[in-house]
Amino acid sequence: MEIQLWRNILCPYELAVKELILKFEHLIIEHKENDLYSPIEQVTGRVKSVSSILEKIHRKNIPMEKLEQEVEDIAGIRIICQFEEDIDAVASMIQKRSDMEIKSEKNYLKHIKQSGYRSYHLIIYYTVETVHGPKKLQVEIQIRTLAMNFWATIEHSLQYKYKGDMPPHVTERLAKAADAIVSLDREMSSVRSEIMDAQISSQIQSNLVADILNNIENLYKVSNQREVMKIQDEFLRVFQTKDIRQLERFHRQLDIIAEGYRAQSVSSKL
Ligand code: 0O2
Repeated sequence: MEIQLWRNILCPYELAVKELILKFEHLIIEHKENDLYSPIEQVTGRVKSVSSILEKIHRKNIPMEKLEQEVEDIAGIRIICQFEEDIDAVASMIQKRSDMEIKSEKNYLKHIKQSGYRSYHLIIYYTVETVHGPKKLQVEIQIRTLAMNFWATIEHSLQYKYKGDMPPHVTERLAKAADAIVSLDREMSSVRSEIMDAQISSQIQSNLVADILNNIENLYKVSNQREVMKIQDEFLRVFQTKDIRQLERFHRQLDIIAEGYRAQSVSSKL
C-alpha cells in the first residue's frame, strides 16, 4: 500500500479525533459555566499509528480491504474521570447524543481483564464531512478514572518493553498495584460528595468573580470613574473575606447599580 493511500485513510479519522476532543472539552466548559460538577476531567485522543494498525491486522489476520470495518480503534478518544461513578454518567451522556451512535460496549469494570486492566470502552459511529462528502467512521472511546489511567499507562509501557513476554515478578507487582487502584477508587468514591461540594463552591466563586469584574469593567466605561474605583475597592474587601454569601450579595448589588446605569442610558437616548 502506498504512503499516499494511508494519508487518505487516516485523514478523516484525524478530523474525527479533533472534533470529538473539542466537543467533550466543551462539555467540561459548559458544566463549569453553569456551576455544575463535570463528570469529565480530561479528554485526550489519538489516531492509531500505521505501525500499530499493521501489527493489529497481522495479529488478527484482517484483510486490508476490511481494515476500516474491523479495526474499530483507528480513532481513539480517552475520557478521564475523577470518580468511578462518573464513568456511567459520561456513558449515558454519550448515549443521549444525536451525533454519536453506540455500536458496542466492553465493560472491563465489571469484567476486569486478567492483567488487572479496568476501563469502560464504547465503539461509536461518528460522521465527519470530507471533500468527498460525509463519512461514517468507527471511534473507540475509553472511559476510566485518573487512577485507572495511571495504572493502564504504566502497564502499557511495560507491555511494550517486554513485548508480550512479561516476567512473572513484574506481572505479580502489576496485579498488586491493580488491587491498590481498586481500593484507591473505592476510597475516593467514599468522599466523592465532599470533594464535589468543594469543587462546585470553588467554581461558583470563580464564576462570580469573573461576572463581578466584567460588571465593574462595563461600569467603568459608562459611569463616574471615582465611583467605580470605590466599587472596586469594596469588591477587594469582600473578596478578602472569603465569604461566598457576601460575594453573592455584592454581585446582586452591583447588578442593581449596572441596571440603573442601563436604564439611565436608554432614557437619555429617547
Ligand atoms: P493502543 O496503543 O492504545 O492503541 P486488542 O486490541 O486485540 O487488545 P480489542 O478487542 O481490539 O483488543 O479491544 P480492547 O480489548 O477493547 O482493547 C483496545 C484498547 O484497550 C487497547 O488498544 C488498549 O489501549 C486498551 N487495553 C486493553 N487491554 C489492556 C490491558 O490489559 N492493558 C492496557 N494498558 N491497556 C489495555 P491497543 O491497540 O492495545 O493499544
